[in-house]
Amino acid sequence: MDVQSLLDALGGGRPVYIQTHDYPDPDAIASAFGMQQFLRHFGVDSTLTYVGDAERASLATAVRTFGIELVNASQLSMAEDDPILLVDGQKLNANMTDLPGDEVACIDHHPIFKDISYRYADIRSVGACSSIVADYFFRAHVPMSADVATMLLFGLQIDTSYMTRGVADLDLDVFPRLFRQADKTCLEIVESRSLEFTDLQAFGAAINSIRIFGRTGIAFIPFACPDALIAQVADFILSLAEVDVAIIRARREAGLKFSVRSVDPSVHSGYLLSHVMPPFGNGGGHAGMAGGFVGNEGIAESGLDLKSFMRMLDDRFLRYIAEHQKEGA
Ligand SMILES: [Mn+2]
Repeated sequence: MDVQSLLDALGGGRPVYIQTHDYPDPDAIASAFGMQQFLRHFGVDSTLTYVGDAERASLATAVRTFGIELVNASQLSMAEDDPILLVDGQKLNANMTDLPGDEVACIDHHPIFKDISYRYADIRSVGACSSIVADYFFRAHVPMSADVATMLLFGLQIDTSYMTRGVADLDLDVFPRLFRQADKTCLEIVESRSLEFTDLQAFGAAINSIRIFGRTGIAFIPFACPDALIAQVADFILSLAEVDVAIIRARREAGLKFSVRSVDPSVHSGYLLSHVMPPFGNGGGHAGMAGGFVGNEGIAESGLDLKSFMRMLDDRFLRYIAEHQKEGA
């Protein structure tokens, strides 16, 4: 990380946009909120923006508690040369809508699937983007408010499933410092409200549809629900003692959304999805957690109805998993 290069890349003091991935989760919002305060220290004003919705109860509580100002991209009139700093995602990712402005900088913790040249890039393979943002404050000795510390800690804990998933040295280094500075009462409020009443329908659908093959659990949610909720359902299925790999498929208007979790070291969730999804759709992510999507065109191209299509993909998932488990054993 180099603060001066970042500031130069962003246009040397002009206002910037900080864009999270679509349907932002706690880590995405924490990273954007943190970078906003960080840049403000150097006299740079910023607007936090995103595509999709950020209305989930858990996030809404956090956004309200810390007074985070998020502007839906549909409300903005962005010019083509307006500088954008991307956080918690990368340009041309399926979940990063290409807004009119100029993506000059990127701070992220996801694997690189498409090589993009930014004026400034800081992409590290760590558990949470929040950890990278915390590192900026600590290394540059920029004062961090309790609100930012609490939000970054929240992001770090959610993305690493409470320090059990994809944890790297940096996550361990920043954790105690964030913890000491965070407001524990606010953190408790934000973390305890992770579900809404209507979310229970998604859990119910997953519980009713789950099938277990070896140590892989596959479930289906037949109605549209936000990515963050699908992720929570995937974590829930993974919490079963019988399951090492959880695969959730969720129907939405435009196609099928996939969320995968793995605690089996021989099964990398991101590789699994990037292997199984094409040519119908795409997917990728971390070893422990990943996401994918197949549009309706992809399903139609297969010549199969939805049910047969899902069964065909399930076979591909299970074959890939069996092969890798054999190699890993
Ligand atoms: Mn993240």
